[in-house]
Amino acid sequence: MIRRPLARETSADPRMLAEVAEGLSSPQKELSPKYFYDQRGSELFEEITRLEEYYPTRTERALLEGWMPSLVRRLGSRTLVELGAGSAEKSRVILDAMRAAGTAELYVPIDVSARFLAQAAARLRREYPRLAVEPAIADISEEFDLPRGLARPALFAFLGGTIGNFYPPAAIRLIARVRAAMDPGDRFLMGVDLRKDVARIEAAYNDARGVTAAFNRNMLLVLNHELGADFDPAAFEHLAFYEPVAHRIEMHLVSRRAHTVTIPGIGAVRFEAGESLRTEISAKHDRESVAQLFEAAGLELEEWRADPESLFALVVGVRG
Ligand code: SAH
Ligand code: AVI
Repeated sequence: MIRRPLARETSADPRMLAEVAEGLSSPQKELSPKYFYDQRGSELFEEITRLEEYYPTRTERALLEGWMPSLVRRLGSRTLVELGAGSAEKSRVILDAMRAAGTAELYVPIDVSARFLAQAAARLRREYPRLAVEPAIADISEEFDLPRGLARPALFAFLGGTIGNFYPPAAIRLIARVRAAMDPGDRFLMGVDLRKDVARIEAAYNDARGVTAAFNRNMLLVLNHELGADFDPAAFEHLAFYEPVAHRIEMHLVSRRAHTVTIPGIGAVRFEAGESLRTEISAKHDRESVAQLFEAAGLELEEWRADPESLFALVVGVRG
């Protein structure tokens, strides 16, 4: 429960403050997964991608390696615009294919994690000296401007299965925003994690070394740093489980004891023992659910490539 009279002066981002206040005052406390990604959160996610249990990254990379050379040659892609690019490790597979096809001109990685993005861009400029690298810091869960005046055709990419971290209405709004920026010759390439054996999915979010748990708790440190909150991460337990009706992983932080957290500008936030804060959903898809998502956003599902075990898929959308 939030007692507003406690609110006091704060230099925090007012948007973040309002969003956090709203999320913590709902019956199921909830915060956006975008708050995982400060520098440490981005580094922890990179560590997750290398875990044995976390199959999405290596599976998507193999799909990209097998498909991008022919796809990019066929499309003649001159620009790559990538949402939630992170370290841009897998993006190199697409950029290498563009370079091999002799069409690589511009790469626009978009992310909220500002310093991490700048570091990735600096590395890419060194590795691809003839490529223009123009990073953009933006929150893609909000209205955001996609760059104009791109060399065409452009490939818009959203990898990693990050679309699953958005509730369906937000996912549709996001894809529709990309669609509005697409020319007829452009394509939208998206990675989606697939529905499968629940134990396999749950293991990916409950790794033995506890890296995902540290990633989850990092959100509390972000709130402490950004808002001056006094969360004690040790007071919360990591919980990740598959919710079969909505076909999604849910990550929560569960309060180990009844206690109160103070957030300047918001006030006192009460957590009961066993009460949870939802920090992420990660929706899992099949071909039909992707086609529906695309159709709702005005795109047609043009191509679908999954790995032999059907763990993960790369899909291509075109303006319908
Ligand atoms: N594409 C990379 C990284 C995935 S992790 C991969 O496939 O491995 C998700 C990335 O999306 C992070 O880099 C995070 O900072 C970024 N991200 C999450 N929410 C975002 C938002 N609302 N706006 C912009 N970027 C976001
Ligand atoms: C970025 N995103 C696709 C990851 C996922 O699997 O949903 C974030 C993550 N959360 C826990 N582990 C990884």
